[in-house]
Amino acid sequence: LHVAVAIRDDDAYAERMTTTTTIFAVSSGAGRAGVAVLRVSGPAVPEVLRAMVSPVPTVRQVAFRTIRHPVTQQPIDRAVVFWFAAPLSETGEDVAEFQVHGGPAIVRAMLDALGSFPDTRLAEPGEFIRRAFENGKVDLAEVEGLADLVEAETEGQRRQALAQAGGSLSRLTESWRSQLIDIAALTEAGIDFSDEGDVSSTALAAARARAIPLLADIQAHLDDGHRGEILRSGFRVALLGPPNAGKSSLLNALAQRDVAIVSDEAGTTRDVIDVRLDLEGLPITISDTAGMRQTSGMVEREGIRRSLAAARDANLVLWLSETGDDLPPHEIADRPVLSIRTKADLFDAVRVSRESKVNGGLAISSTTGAGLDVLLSQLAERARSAIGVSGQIDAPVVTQARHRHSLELARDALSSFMAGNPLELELRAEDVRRAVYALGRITGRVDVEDVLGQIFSRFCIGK
Ligand SMILES: Nc1nc2c(ncn2[C@@H]2O[C@H](COP(=O)(O)OP(=O)(O)OP(=O)(O)O)[C@@H](O)[C@H]2O)c(=O)[nH]1
Ligand SMILES: [Mg+2]
Repeated sequence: LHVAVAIRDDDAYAERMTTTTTIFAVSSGAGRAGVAVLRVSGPAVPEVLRAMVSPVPTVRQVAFRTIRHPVTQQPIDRAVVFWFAAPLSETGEDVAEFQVHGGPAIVRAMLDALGSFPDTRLAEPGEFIRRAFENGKVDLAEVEGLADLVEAETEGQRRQALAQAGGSLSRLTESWRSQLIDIAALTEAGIDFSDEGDVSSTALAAARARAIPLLADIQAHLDDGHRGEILRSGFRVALLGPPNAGKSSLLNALAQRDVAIVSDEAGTTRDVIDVRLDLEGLPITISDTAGMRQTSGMVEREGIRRSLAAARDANLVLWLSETGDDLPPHEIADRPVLSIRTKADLFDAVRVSRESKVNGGLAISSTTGAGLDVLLSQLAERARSAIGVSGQIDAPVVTQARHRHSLELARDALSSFMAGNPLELELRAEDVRRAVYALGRITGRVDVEDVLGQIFSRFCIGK
């Protein structure tokens, strides 16, 4: 009892903390720009508006006003001002937004003005969206979708993130969760009537009948070939091959800039170098690696170890070799490999065309650019089939390991509910509760304190 009381006091304290401080930040990007957006959220917003603009704008209406410093009353700028009154705002609190001209001196003066109130302070990264989450405006899956949306680099990523930010994953998990709650109710009913054996076993049978399609649906989403996760983090391609095969030259040619050092000295590259490309809307990460060979050099051996690690993480390995005689190392035997012959410009034309027919491999030249278009279209093809984007295909909902992990826990709990001893009804009810809890973690309905910091810190200050 003592502990419970202490926890409640802590909660009340945390509540007071969030509702008494008013936060502000520049929400637009850094540097000189046409417009800079400053946002303020918290109970001091009406006071801030009264002190800085006159007359105070009507709630939810665009106003154009002279903005004044609250202490000196000197004008700072003439600008657009909004006021969204609680709870109808993005954070659920009173929110003001100033769209001032984007010069650094104006932004500095605005920050100084907003910081001059007794209960205002600069926001932490992601603090606006965190308040929105705490006020029930968005759930955790939507927050993650928003973070992905801000970071989206390609069309495919943007579409997937927009769907998640709009609640696609949340709606699905909530529908699963409500089915589970029905299953839990039936199971609990079985417990209540456990002295009447018939009623109790009928209730469990009914609950299990409902769990069958649910389990299949969850499993189907787990069996999506990791499409959502690959789209989110990028299709990974590792360039592997013997030293001097031309791996770094190919990386530079694909990136169209000088990313990696190229030299005729074998063993030039030591670290793994990543370049991100946008191939037909799909994100591709190409990793240049150290050449594979037997060596006694400590640094080079570490480089080779990293090459193999990158290859094992990759969705596709491009095995580059000048002669076509070298074979990929056994460590990556289970990875999908595309073999490529490099420096085609050094071969005589007849031999190349004959040999490429013989082994079906692709020949390229980073120097002349020959074969690169074919290589790029093959990469796009592989990425498309891994990600499964064909326009109308129903979008995968699992976009990161956190979701997958929770879904696996829910599936395992449901499997145990299906297979466990039907006479141990309390244990079966506990299985369902575990599944409900696991799904609740995806949207943050249940305690997820352990992941909150990590998720919100992905945002910049001002979001
Ligand atoms: N003629 C010709 N030379 C090339 C081509 N690609 C690379 N080279 C040359 O081959 C040598 C090695 O190229 P790199 O790209 O550094 O080879 P690497 O595979 O990265 O080598 P390591 O980093 O040492 O493993 C350099 O002298 C390049 O100029 C090509 O397509 N044609
Ligand atoms: Mg290299």
